Amino acid sequence: MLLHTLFLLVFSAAALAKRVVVDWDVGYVYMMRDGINYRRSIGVNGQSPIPPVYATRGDTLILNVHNSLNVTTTIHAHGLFMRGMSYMDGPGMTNQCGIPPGESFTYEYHLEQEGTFWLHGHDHDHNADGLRTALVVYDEEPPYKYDAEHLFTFEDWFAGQFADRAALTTDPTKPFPPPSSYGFGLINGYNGNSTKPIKFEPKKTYRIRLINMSSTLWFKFRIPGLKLRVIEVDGILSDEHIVDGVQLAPAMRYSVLVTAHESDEFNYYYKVKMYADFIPASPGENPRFYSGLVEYRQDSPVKELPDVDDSKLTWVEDIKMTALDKQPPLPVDRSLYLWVGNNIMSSGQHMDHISNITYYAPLVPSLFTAMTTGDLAMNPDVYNNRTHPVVLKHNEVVELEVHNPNRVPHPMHLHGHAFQVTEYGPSLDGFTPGFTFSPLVQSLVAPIQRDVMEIPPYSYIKVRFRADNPGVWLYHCHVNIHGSPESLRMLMTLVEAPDVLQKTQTLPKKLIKHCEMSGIKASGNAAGNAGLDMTGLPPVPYVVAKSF
Ligand SMILES: [Cu+2]
Repeated sequence: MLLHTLFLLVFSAAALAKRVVVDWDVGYVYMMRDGINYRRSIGVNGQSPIPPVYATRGDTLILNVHNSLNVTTTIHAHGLFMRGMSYMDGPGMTNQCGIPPGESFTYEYHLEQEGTFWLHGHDHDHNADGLRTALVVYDEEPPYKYDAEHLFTFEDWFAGQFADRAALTTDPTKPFPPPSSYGFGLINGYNGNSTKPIKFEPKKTYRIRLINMSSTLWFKFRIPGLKLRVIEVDGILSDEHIVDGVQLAPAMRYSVLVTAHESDEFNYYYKVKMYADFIPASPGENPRFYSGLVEYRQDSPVKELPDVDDSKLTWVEDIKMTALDKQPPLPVDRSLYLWVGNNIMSSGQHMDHISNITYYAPLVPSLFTAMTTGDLAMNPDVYNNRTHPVVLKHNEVVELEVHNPNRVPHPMHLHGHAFQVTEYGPSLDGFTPGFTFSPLVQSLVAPIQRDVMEIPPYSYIKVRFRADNPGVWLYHCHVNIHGSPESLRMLMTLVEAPDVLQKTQTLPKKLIKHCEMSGIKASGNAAGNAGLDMTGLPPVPYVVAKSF
């Protein structure tokens, strides 16, 4: 009887799963996204913004990408663990060689997680120029009940191309940092003040999904007069966490439940603020304010509620949240102490670093090195110090303790995992009076898991994860100007269980061909040689002095 039931369950789950096929011809699109500047952006099938992608847990998403740009490109499915398929993760020169111009590649995503994710470029910072959209993975039977959903994507949008901003930031003859540029805010793809109303019906409960797809700026969202119950953080379900508003660093996602007003006699506004605390305030530019209509009845008047200062409202605190699965903190096997900052280099440039190592890409994608160097793959030297490699043992529990002893917050993203957020505290080395820092706060029972950690100014964060996903995974700042291998280079490479990886995964032939087409070796150490011979790897700048 039990066997029979099991068979039925397995059979019915398999019957429901489907293949969702999406074709993307990635190319340049000239568009006025913000209603102000006409500029070149990167879109798909001649469209910018790119339409969101929807699927259901259990589905396989087939993303056929054709590259019509004049440089290589890749796609990363942000928040998906890519279990057993590290070669589908996307980062150029870590997990693959970029798809050459005129070539195609099919990404295959097995959707084993439900939640709010996004698809974005991970080569030449194409996400910052528009190659980004929501990926919503529904659950057939979500543990929370709601009547309908709304999706909000937030983006910062700058007048110029990202490459020009990066070039200015890394030009040793120019002052550092360069003068601030203030982008505009986009909501669901267009100027944040020209969005369509969201429809509410009295007393109904809505799930609102929020995604910050920005390259640089933070967003806040609230519906004055209504409480928001946070139930999802970066694709991980939580117990309800009740707040007035949600703030999102770049790359973060949340879902909130909100129960509508009792009657439809008034319509209301939702309020959005785009800001960066570390960029000088500039009236009308930083912060910028946006709003849109929460519409019950088209002919109802709008009731505007009095403005309340942000400091009087409650906002999301991930350290106070509990994961719905109630998993206790993992017992730590190995702790990695890291710190982030900025140095002056021998090239005359300012460069970001993680523990004094500034990332430079290898000549062979690090995953390809892990797959092709046999026993040597367990030796970090084979990836070269420039990639800041750390080799993790299969199934060990790793704690990252990351210090940020300066005034710029960094939203750090770990590929391939969600980590438990267990502690924040002060990191006051070099503290400048007048700034804030995190007090010591811990989560000791069932910490929330997520894939982006915001390290506040003059603070540290501790997170834990189990290295149960063999592959090569980047850890980097999601502010593009900080975390790009073509800008300030705040990245490191976690090489997870290469011994298991070699036995369980095979590089697709197409990816090897793409390397060869670009003149990149698809095997060997970071220099493309045997053993630890790094002949041919050009030298990288060294640290001259600490900057901040
Ligand atoms: Cu950063």
